[in-house]
Amino acid sequence: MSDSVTSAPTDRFDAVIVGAGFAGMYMLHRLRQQGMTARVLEAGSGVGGTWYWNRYPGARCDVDSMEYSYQFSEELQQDWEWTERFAAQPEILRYAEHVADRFDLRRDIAFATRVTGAAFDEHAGRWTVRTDRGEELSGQFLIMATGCLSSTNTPDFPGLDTFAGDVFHTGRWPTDGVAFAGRRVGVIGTGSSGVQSIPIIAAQADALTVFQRTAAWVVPARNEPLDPDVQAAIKADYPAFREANSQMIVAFGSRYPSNDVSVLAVDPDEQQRQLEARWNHGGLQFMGAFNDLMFDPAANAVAADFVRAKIHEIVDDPAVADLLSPDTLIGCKRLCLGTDYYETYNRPNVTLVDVGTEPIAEIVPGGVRVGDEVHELDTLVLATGFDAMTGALAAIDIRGRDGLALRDAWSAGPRTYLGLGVVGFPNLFTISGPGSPSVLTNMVVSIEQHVDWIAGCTAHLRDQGLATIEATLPAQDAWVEFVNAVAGMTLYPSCNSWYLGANVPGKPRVFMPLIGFPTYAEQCAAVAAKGYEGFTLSA
Ligand code: NA7
Repeated sequence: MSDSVTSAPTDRFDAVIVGAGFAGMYMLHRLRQQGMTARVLEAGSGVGGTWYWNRYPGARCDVDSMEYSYQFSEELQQDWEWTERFAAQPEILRYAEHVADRFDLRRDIAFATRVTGAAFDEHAGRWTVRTDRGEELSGQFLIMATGCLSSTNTPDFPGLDTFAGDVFHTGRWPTDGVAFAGRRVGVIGTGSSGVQSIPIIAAQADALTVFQRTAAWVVPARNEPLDPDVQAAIKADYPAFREANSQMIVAFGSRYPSNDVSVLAVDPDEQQRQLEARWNHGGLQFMGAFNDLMFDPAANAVAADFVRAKIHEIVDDPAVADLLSPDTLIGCKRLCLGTDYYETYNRPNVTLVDVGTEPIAEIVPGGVRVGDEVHELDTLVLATGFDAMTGALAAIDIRGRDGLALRDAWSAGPRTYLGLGVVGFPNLFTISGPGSPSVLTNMVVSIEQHVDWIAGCTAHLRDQGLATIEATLPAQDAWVEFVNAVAGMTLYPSCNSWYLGANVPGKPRVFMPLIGFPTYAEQCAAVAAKGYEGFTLSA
């Protein structure tokens, strides 16, 4: 909060939007289309959100580029040409910049401006938003487009600040890149960011030491140049392709749908055949080889054994292969897509250190100490992930009715209605908030669905002469119960994933995303059709 600003806000908007990633950009565009004024506040110096910050080597989307893109404009989706099956970070960032230019978004975005606090004025029925530049803005609506994976998690390693070399977090990568040649590099963390960056760093550095706490499940991405015929075929009827994807549980992958058969209902040859086909195809659809992999531990074990066997086929040293072989359920933490990931451990300049059994003791000026051994390093890369889904919201001092802090309202875990609204916080919307499908889907599809719903809602309020909308407690309680019940039908809650907040010490253990996009989208539409059932609307 800025102490220096005491005057009433001079900048008044229909909406203040926090974040200029895919969500904030489209939200601005939609509100403009319906004649509303909006200001976007963005901490970075450019648009793109996730794709602005995550510039680490190898950063790439795990959803096909023909799907990981906006569908709101037919001209945009026809004009833009993707070059690879899975787009790399620079290409996605160029796309975001293209969208910003094409729809003239930048004139309503304040860059290098971090929101520090926001308070709801019950008398005025408006939000006052404060920034680190000492500004105050007033908005009837406060729309949080702050992203699910934007608040980085830097573990509290003793001595981290004493390290003599450079330290980089993958989620805050310098815009001018990092030179690894001639360096001894350490990477801590083997989630998606580690898995994507490790092979590239290994190829550039003198030596690479990977500190692994939990072995990740990695299946091949099989990225390749995008076949122009595939691109043309999709563009021949892009809306039909989008519609087919919107009917998928995860809102992507309609070209390679799940195999609706139990792995336990077929013989071992057929099990291997299906898993091998998915392994060779590449991508997250590996988990769609059978319909029960995320429901039944015995079924999951078949897929897990298959991947462990692959790891032992690829990795030369059996001890290293053992260490790389997870003993957890496959797909329970977010599956990782790799390119030469396991192969990288056959390189003579790569060392794998197990920090699961013996944790990192401390960081010293010359490296990382594990037990009695100091691993000598010049550069340290933290691929240690994010305070997912709630971190970016909790970092802002958001105050609703009676000064209630969102952080306090969520001290035992996030509670929302539809992942869109929160009791006690009128006119606050969270795009891809906890309790919505978000990270278990193609994010762009989820974002567009949320933005369209919020835009429809704000237009409805205006047309009806209404001032505020707020979730009701019974609706919110029922929603939280529903999200938990759906998760409880699967194996998802049974491992220490960031979906549960288990990666951040002290964070309440609550399964945050809702599984299942199509049903969710229908529920949101039904709520709106019934006059925003479960919300209180007031004049
Ligand atoms: P993730 O998937 O959360 O991975 C973080 C990694 O960092 C993971 O291997 C962690 O081990 C490791 N970690 C975290 N804290 C520590 C400590 N204290 N010591 C050692 N190792 C640690 O983040 P990513 O950025 O890779 O990926 C995030 C999402 O972005 C990804 O799922 C995709 O959706 C895109 P752990 O497994 O917790 O034992």
